[in-house]
Amino acid sequence: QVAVLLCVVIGLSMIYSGSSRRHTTILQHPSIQSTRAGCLGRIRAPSSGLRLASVTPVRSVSVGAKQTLYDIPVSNHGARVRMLIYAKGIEDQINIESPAALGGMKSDGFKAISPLGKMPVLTLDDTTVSALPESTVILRYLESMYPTPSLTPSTPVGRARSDLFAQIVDSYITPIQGCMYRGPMDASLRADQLKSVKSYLDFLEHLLSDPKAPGADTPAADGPFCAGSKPSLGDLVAYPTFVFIDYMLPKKFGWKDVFETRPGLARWWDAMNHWEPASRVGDEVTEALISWDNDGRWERVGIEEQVKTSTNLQWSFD
Ligand SMILES: N[C@@H](CCC(=O)N[C@@H](CS)C(=O)NCC(=O)O)C(=O)O
Repeated sequence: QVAVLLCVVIGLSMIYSGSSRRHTTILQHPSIQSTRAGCLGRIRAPSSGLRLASVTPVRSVSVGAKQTLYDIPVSNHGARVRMLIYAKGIEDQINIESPAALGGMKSDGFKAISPLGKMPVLTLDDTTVSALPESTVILRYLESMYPTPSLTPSTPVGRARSDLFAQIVDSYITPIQGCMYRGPMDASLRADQLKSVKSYLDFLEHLLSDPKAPGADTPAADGPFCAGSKPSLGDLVAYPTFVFIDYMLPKKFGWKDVFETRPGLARWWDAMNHWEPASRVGDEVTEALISWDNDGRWERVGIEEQVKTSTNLQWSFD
């Protein structure tokens, strides 16, 4: 039966000599949803309909295979890409799977497609080669492949603001975001990194609300998004990290609501939470964080104890 189906796949790929994405679009029933089996995520049953991808294992066929994003719900880097997939309405063209489907992050199966051992990675149409890593590279690739609706601001200054918003988060906050949830870590290093997070939040606030910020005299600074009235890649890069920040800083380190004293970020956060692709990803990440919490993560990795006993250190920076 599998052999017959493979013949059908190969036969149709000869008939439809365009890109294999077009090919899979033709073969996939539009109502099919991806099945995510991440350890912390929701598992959605596929709806009924033609689903050849389920009988053509990801790594055994190089022609016409559906692209797959390997990721789990709590991954803030992967959440950027999931948001793009939801925003572009391309869930019928890209599977979203957990690395567990290949044997786990440390498995040979996953390493074969992700030599860096990190997620997210996106398999390209030729699944005999390794997949595309790095969330911002994947975002740009998918933005070029699926240009509508556009997530690229239309003006040079808009693009610069979007890039800057993304880069502050990606270069400065995400490398130290583990201070909010990882252990073990020296208490004073953790407190120092939390203080740094505050300074980067202040810079992002400057970008969004200061009349002296780059591009402030252009419509790109009118908001509510980082580069104007429409969401762009900068918003996608930043939002999942803000879901972490919003969940962890008040609850685990006693910060006030980080948006209370930052009106530009508050307006941005509100707009993002009202944008369906972002709120959907926000729910996925938050659900996973609640699982961490219910599982006693902050207690287990020693953060609760550290904050309670190291009273000489400053833990909250409003
Ligand atoms: N710069 C990478 C970072 C990817 C990353 O660190 N991913 C985390 C999950 S959010 C991961 O795979 N961690 C496992 C590891 O580093 O071993 C990107 O933007 O995709």
